[in-house]
Amino acid sequence: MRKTILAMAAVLTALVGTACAAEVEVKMLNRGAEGVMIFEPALIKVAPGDTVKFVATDKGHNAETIKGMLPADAVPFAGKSGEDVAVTFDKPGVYGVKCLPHYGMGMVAMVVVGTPTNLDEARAIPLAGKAKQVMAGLFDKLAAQTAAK
Ligand SMILES: [Cu+2]
Repeated sequence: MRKTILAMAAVLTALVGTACAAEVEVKMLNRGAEGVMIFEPALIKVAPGDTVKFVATDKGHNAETIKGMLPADAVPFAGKSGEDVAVTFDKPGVYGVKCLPHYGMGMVAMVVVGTPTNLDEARAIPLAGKAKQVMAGLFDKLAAQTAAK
């Protein structure tokens, strides 16, 4: 009996260990440190298995994948307007995220999960206007961080 309990304890410890993936919070804001209608932070780097929680700090925003701007084997997601959405990222790569109502105002973010396997493909996705400009800044920031290592 005691052996069984010890074995169960070991299994539980192992389970808790694997469930220890990080959760990162990203605020959806009308106004943040770097401007209006933004995700803060806009460049999010996580490990595979981590969760990013897009928090509806201000209402009227959502978070969803930009079409085609995600690893080939990853599943797109779309959060509802004004609601928090938690997304667990299992597949390594670059994910483009947008707020549908404010895409035109450049409300986009980038989630990099582990190794940015699809970096070139993600860069090749055509974006419009302010979103293109903001995303280009995020690619530059990512490149600068990678170069600094
Ligand atoms: Cu928005």
